[in-house]
Amino acid sequence: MADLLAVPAARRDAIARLAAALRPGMTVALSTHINADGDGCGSQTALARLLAQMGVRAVIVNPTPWPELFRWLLGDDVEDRTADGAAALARVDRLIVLDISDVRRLGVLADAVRALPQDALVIDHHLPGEEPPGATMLADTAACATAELVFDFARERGLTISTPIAKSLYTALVTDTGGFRFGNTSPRCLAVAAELLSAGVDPEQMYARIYGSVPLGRLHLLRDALDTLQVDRPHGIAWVRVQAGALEKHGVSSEDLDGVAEYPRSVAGVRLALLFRDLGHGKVKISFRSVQGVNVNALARVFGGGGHARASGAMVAGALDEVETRVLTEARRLLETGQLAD
Ligand SMILES: [Mn+2]
Repeated sequence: MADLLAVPAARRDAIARLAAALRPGMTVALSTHINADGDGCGSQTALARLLAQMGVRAVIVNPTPWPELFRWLLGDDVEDRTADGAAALARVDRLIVLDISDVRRLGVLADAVRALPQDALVIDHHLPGEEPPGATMLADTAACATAELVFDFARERGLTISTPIAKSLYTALVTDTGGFRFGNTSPRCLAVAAELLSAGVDPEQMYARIYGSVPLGRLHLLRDALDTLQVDRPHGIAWVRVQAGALEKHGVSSEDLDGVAEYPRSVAGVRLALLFRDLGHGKVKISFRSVQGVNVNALARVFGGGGHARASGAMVAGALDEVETRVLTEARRLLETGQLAD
C-alpha cells in the first residue's frame, strides 16, 4: 500500500509548481466543465477545503449551475459564486481549472478565462486538448480521476484529509470509475479509495447519496432513451437518442443522463456506444463510450470533441437525424479501417 500511494515524480514536480503560484491571503476561483460531474464537484469541494488549510480562500465559479445531486458536497464552508458568472473571475487573484484539458469546455466562461491577466492553473486527467486553459498543469491521464491528483496535492503539501474532504474525493473516484468498474480503476485508484475509507468515508452512505437518491424522472428519462435503442450488429455499434425537451418533460437535469450510455455499451458484441442528445437549438451533444480495444477519443476528435480513450464527448451542429447519420457513417468507416484501434 505504501508504494502504491507514493506520488509519482512528475506529479511531485507539477505540484511544487502549482503550490509556488499560491500564497496565503490569496483568493482563487475553482472552475470545472459545463454540467459538472462527480469528479468536477468532488475535486472542487476537496480542493477548496485543502486550500483553506494553506490560508488560500477558494470560491467556485462554474459555467453551469451546481448539480442538485451533489449539493451536499458544498456544505456550509464552500462558497459557490457561479451565479455571478464571468464577473466573479475578475475579482480573484488566480483561477484553478479542474477536470478540463480544453478551455472550450468552460462554455460561457471560456472567453473570460482566455482574457485573464494570468493563465489558469490546471489539474486534469484528460487527454491533451487543442487549447489548454493554462500552462501550469498537474495533468496525468494515468490518474483515475482528477480527484486522484487533488489527493496527491494534499499528500505532497502535508495537508489533512478531513472526513468532508475524503467524501468529496471518494465521490469523484466512484463516479469517474463507474463504481470501480471501468478500465481507469488502477491499483493506485483503489489504494487511494482505501485511504479515504480510513479517513471516515462510509461507502454504503456514499452509494445511497450518489446512486440511491435519484429523482423518479431520471428513470422515466432512461426508459424513453432505451425505447430508442438501435444496434448495428455487424459493426458492433449501439446508440440511443434523447429528444429535445426530454429533461424538462421529466423534471430532471443533464446530470440525470449520467450512465445512460452504459446501456447501449452493455449489449453483447457492442464495441462502440453513442448517446445523441438533441439540445433543441440546432446542436446535438454526443457521448461516446467504447470497450477495450476501441479508442473513442479518436472518433470524438473528428467532431471537435475529445476526452478519454473509453469515454469522450462532442457537440455537433445540425439536426438530430442528420448528425446521427453523419457520426454513425464516420464511426463505421473508422472501425472498418482500424483507425479506432488502440
Ligand atoms: Mn474526471
